[in-house]
Amino acid sequence: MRKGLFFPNDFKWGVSTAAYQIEGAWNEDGKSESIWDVYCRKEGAILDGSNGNVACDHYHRFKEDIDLMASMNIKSYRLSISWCRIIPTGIGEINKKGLKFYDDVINYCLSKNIEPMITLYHWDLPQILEEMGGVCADEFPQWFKEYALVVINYFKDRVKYFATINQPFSIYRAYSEDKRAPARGIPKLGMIATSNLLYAHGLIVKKVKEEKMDIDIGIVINLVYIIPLTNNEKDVKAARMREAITNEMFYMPILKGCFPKEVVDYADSLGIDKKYFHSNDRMKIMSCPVDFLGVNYYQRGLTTFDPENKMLFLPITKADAGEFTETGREIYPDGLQYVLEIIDKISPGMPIYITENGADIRKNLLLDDERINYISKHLLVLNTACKKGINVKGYYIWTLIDNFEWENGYTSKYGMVAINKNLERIPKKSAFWYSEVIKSNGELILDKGGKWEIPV
Ligand code: BGP
Repeated sequence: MRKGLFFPNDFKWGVSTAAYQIEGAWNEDGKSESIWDVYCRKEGAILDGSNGNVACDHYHRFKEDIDLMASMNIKSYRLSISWCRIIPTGIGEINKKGLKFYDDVINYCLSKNIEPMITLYHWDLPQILEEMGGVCADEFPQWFKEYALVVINYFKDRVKYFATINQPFSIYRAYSEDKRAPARGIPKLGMIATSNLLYAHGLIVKKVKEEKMDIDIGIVINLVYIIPLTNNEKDVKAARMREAITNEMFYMPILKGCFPKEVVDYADSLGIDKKYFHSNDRMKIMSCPVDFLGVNYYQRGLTTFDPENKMLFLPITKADAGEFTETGREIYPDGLQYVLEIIDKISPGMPIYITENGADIRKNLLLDDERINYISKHLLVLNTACKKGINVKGYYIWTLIDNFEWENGYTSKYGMVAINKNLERIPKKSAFWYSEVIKSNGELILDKGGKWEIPV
C-alpha cells in the first residue's frame, strides 16, 4: 500500500469502450451498415480477417458487462453510440429500437450507480453518408448536428457528460491514408475532414449553450508526447511539424480558435479552399467554449526527419532506447504530465478527463502484470498532475474486455477482461487490481516494478 497519494474524492474511475468494437449485432433491430462493416470486407484490411459482426456480443450481454463493471467498483462508463442504430439512413427517420438499446444500457448503468459518459461519434459513420461524401461533405456538420441532438435530447435527463467526437486525428488519418475506414488515402481529404469535424463539434457545443442545456459537453482528443530523435536541426523541425499536425491541429482551434501556422501552410500547399483553415466564422464556432476536454494518452512519439514524406517527418516505432509494448508503442508515462501541462497552460483550470489510457498486452493473458505496471506508472504521473493543481477529474482505462481493435482485429489485447470463443468473460489480474485501486481511491498504486498479488 502506498500512502500520500491524492485523488479528489469525486474522482471518476472508469473504463472506455466503443460501439463497433464491442456490440456486434451488426444488422439487428434496424441498424444500417457503417463504414467499418464495409471496410472489414476488404481483402487484407484486417490483420486476422475478422470483423465486428459479433464482437463481444455486448448488444445481447450488456447486463453481464455492466455487472462486471459494478463488481470492479467502476464509477463511470464511457460508451459510444452507433449513429447507424439511431438514424439508419444517416439523416431523417429515428429508429426507436436503436434508442431503446442505449436506453436499457444507460438505465442499467444508473441502477448500478455507474455514471455514463456518452461519445457521440467513435468512427462508425453510416455507410450511406460516406457514399454522399462522408465527413468531407459540406453537409456533414449539419448531418452530425441533427444526429447528435437526437441523442442529447433523448438522454440529457439522465446523462450529464457528452463528448462529441473521439480522436479526430485518427479520422484525419482514415481520410488521408489508406488504412482504417473509409481509407480514402487522399491527404487533401484528411485536412477537409479535420476542419469539418471541428466545425461539426462546435455547432453542437454552440447549440447546447444557446439552449442552456444542463449537461457538460466536450470532445476527446488523443495527444502524443512528441520529441525529436536527436537534437539535429532537421529532426527538431520534423518533430515540430508532427506536433502541429498531431496535437495542435485539434486543441488549438478548440481552445484558441486558430490553427498553427504549419497546418495552415500545409493546407495551402494542398490547394485547400481557404474557408477550411483560415480564420473566419467557422473557426469562431470551432472554439465555442467546451465544459471539459477528454484526453486519450498512450505513448511518446519519437520523431525523425524523413525526406520521402510530404510533411517531412517519420514516427519511430522501435528504437534501442526506451520501453515499448509488444506492438511497438513507446511506454512513456511522464509524457502524460507534459501534455496535461500544455492544455492547462492554454486553458487554465480546464476540467480534463483522461478518457483513454491502456496497453496492448498479449503475453500472460490472465496474469497481465505488464498492464498493471503500465497503468500504475501512468496513475502515479496523473497523481502528480492532480497535486500540481491540474484539474484532472477522471481516468478511464481502455478497455474493459478484449475487443475488436480495428485493423488488428482480435489480435490486440487491451482488455482487463478476456473473452473466449463461447464469449464467456474471464477477468484478468488487472481487473481485480483496478477494483482495489478504485476502492482505495488510488491509494493502492504500485511503485515502479512493484508487485501486487490477488488477495486470497
Ligand atoms: C481508441 C480506439 C482504441 C485504440 C485507441 C488508440 O479511441 O477506439 O481501439 O485504438 O484509440 O488509437 P490509435 O490507434 O489511433 O492511436
